[in-house]
Amino acid sequence: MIFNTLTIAGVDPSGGAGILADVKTMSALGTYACAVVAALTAQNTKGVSGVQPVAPEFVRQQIDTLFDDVHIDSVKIGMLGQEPVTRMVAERLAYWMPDHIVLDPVMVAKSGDVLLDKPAIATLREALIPLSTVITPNLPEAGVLLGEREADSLKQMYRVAERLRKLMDHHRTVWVMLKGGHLPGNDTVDLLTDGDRMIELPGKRVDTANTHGTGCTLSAALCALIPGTGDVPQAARLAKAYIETAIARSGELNVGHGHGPVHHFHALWS
Ligand code: PXL
Repeated sequence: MIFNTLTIAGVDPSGGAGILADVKTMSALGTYACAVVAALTAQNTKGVSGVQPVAPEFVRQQIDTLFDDVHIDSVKIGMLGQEPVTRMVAERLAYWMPDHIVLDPVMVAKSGDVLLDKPAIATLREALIPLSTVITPNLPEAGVLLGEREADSLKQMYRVAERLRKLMDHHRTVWVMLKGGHLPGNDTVDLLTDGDRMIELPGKRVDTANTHGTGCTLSAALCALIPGTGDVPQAARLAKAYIETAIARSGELNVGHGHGPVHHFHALWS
């Protein structure tokens, strides 16, 4: 059984982040990847030089035309850019209601460029998070979603994960995967909670500059692995193993002079 996955996100022409990274990840992990373009960027591995919105009405047309024909098993949401697009995506996903929605609340690029406007944050919290089955914020994004200071310890991360989970109290089985990579130290911990269980997912920090698109890649991997495993904690462990190897083997690629991409096809290319 080959599952169909969909990314709704922005385009990074350098292919390290956004839709291109998602499609590579979803393909590398054995799913058939579809993509709806929600925003355009001009960028390379050094930074974003421009952002161009896509008309919300055309985002609607892409989503409706696709879902009208193709059964989508799992959706990942990344960069949406502006509030009207965010609202439209929430409205159309509420209509089509795919089984799994992984929301990566992308706000700022590694280079510091803004990828989501301020009015979209409330819409994300009120319209899109309640539809999602997993959200994957990093610590700065979690702080913005909660309107709080960024967590700076594992103890605070536990509280933040619990508070984020409370934003998701509705009929779905929903998980928060809070990424702890912004805390200092060589060992990193992500937290995964569904309100009952709180699972620590440990990781090792890899010393490399090739970190462009790691968040995109992780959430796309999660999206691809959930239908097959049927289990979010198991999918999260596998997704972390995938991104860790992709980062560790990024040195095999030779792309640009800034923060390079990770090696999405490490298991296929020898
Ligand atoms: O990693 C966040 C991100 C998401 N989506 C797009 C991006 C970036 C970062 O640069 O360009 C399109």
